[in-house]
Amino acid sequence: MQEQEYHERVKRLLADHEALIARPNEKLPETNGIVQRYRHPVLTAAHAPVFWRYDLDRKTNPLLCERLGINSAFNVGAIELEGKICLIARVEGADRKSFFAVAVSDNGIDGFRFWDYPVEMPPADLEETNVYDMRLTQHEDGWIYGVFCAERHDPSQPADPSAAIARSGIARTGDLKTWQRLADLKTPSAQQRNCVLHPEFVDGKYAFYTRPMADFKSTGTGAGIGWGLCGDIEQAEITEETIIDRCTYHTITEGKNGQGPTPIKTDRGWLHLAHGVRDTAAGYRYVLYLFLTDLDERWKIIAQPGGYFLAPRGPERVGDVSNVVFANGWVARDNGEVFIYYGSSDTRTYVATTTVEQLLDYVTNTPADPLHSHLCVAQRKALIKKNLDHPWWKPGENQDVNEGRGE
Ligand code: M1P
Repeated sequence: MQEQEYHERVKRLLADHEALIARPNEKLPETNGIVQRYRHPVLTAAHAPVFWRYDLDRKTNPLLCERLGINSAFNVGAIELEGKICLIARVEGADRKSFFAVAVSDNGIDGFRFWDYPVEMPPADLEETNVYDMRLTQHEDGWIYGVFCAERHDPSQPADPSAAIARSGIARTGDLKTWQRLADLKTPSAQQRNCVLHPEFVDGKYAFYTRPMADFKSTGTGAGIGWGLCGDIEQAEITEETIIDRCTYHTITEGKNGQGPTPIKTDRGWLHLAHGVRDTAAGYRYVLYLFLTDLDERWKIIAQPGGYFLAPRGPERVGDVSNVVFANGWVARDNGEVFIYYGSSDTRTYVATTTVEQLLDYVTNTPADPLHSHLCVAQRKALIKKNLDHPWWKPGENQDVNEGRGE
């Protein structure tokens, strides 16, 4: 390739990347009143800087081949720092290994740009193979903690290359740049993913939401979101783990579930975002749900709507692991706005916006799952009757509304 052409191609790569970052996001026209979706993902593999992927030296890369491809950018932890929204993404290379990288935006909706270098997370030891899905917690002890999945091959099964052990890694930082790795979380369970540090001390201890697992993929019997306390965050160990949100037959959590980001404190309780999984003939389907726990007894669920508030839709449905939405990051701003960042099909990241007021209204006024079809019909009939008894529906009145009525 001639020098001129080489430079043109490099310029084009850089310009396309800049155009992607500068692309304004826009609200989708419809909303369910709970959250507002946006048209474009906020982070994709293409948001990774060109200089992460290409060797841009014509001497060593005369054909301008991509050298270190990026596959995906999803399942982000999130935090607001100095008025900017910072995401710590699970970035996956073409080699399938994930690593963490910080992307920052002024408004949380678009303009996310990765810092020049990914995060250097010290490994727990040399056997650690893959790290992902960080939950960020601004703890009252003054540190920002990152709790994430740290995965390795299971040494007890040398003949099976897919046998894995998932542990919960813990690290802390003051600026998202320099990270101090602490000992992995110990719990009574063989494996752990989806562990989340609570932002406050509870009885003078550090408190975690956990997700005990029998093996790498399945949560096993007695599964659900757990809760436990530990005295020393540098050698964190939970000896007693209580299930607070158990997986239930024929609900959105039948297969498994997991706490999303750290809960948001409100005057009515702690708002929780979680994912629920069911198995289907087409594979797992991951959806997002919400619940509220007591302000003091942070493990006690005091409100839980039936079903999900956000499920994979449209282009979100397709990706490396299709039919998945997964959230491990949200930001509650001082003005009451909430940005929910959700991974779509293990490939890219979207945002949905809402407010604490909307979420509390949804969580406290949406009926719980009655668990049986006949009770669901009774629940729905009560809603229908309430609506049809409303003066809006009286014949001859409010013609525009009545035109929308069926038989
Ligand atoms: O592939 C879907 C998700 O699977 C795992 O979630 P869970 O631990 O609940 O099964 C994680 O690997 C997650 O990153 C991924 O999005």
